[in-house]
Amino acid sequence: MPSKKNRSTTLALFCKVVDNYGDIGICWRLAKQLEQEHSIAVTLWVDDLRSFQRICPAVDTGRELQQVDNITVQHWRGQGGEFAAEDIADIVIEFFACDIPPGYIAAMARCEQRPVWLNLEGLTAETWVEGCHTLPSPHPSLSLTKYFFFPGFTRRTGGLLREASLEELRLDFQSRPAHADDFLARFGMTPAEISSLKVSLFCYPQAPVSALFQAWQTGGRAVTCLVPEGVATEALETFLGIPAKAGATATHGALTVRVLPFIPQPDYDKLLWSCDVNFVRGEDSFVRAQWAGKPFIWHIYPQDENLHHVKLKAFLQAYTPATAGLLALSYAWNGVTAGTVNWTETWPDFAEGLSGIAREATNWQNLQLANGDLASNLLKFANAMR
Ligand code: TRH
Repeated sequence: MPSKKNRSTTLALFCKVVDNYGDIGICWRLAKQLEQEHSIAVTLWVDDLRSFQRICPAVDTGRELQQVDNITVQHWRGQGGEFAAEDIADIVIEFFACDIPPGYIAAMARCEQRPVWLNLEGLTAETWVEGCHTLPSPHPSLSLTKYFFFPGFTRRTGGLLREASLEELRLDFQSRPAHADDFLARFGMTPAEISSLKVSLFCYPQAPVSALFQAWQTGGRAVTCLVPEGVATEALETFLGIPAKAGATATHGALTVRVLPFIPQPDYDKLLWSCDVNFVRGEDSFVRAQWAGKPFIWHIYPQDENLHHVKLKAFLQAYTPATAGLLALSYAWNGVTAGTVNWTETWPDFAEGLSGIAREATNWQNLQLANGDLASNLLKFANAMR
């Protein structure tokens, strides 16, 4: 068991991978930032090392306990286990309301100085979040209080995850076009593809990918669409006529599609920085697309009873760069639009506004920068509660 002796502030972050990569993607980003920028000794408890390894190849899926980039990674095997007060971190975070082991909670209550206990919630632009951010929730039987902590898009929320060096890295990368060209050439892109309209595509299986491909194929502008392996496989294979493995590529009409390997997190940022338009999904890639300062279309994580449509609309209402074309494409992409979508109009209506959207995206970034970053805001709150 990682001990908190001889360390500065210690923090335990519990991550249950519900599906896909967003849960661990966000927790890993947060863990690294807390360690690197705030010198916090972080233990990341994660129940799925395989998903973790896909975004961070240094992870050894066979090890119960390991150090990765100075973070203690503990394979979280279940709710059992006895814990002593010395095992408990100063700050305990459960991600997305995952239930942490009862033995751990009991030991938290036995600590002379109780840890600060936070439930880090999912990102939404809905306005009710401001009223719930940092609300306390007393434990029904133990002398412990858990606080809700919400990321968000306003000053009255926890803000968005962003590393201190991110903006500098992006500006440096984007100020030297040869960097982006070399980066894209690594995936086999030809000079003609590099000079076409470059689109990265990351979405859920429900997205109407084939319809969009059809519009690109018959459109007047050369488009190269870069898709990580495992995404939109059915539509890709229909287009490619071969298995959608990394390296597979085909051109029909004005559209070239290229399958990329699933790349480590830092390279995914470079991909977003290199493309002209990014289709992103879930939470983490959605936030990274905003920091990339490029036009993007969000495929929101689907929820029962179309709850996600409410969240999508809340974001688009707040998102100042949104043009009529961006709204129409976002609604069509997420199945909000009633009736048949005319993709040969929806795409060009969006595409003709690209330079204006890109300009406004910088203003949006500045608005978000003013809210501070999630890791610093979270620590500020935790320190105030200690
Ligand atoms: O993978 P996602 O769909 O993740 C999540 C989960 O489904 C989660 O349960 C749900 O709560 C949440 O969405 C809303 O999408 P997301 O959030 O964008 O996470 C993807 C991560 O994978 C992100 O950290 C970026 C990373 N990534 C890479 O590292 N390399 C790649 O090639 C790609 C495409 C993504």
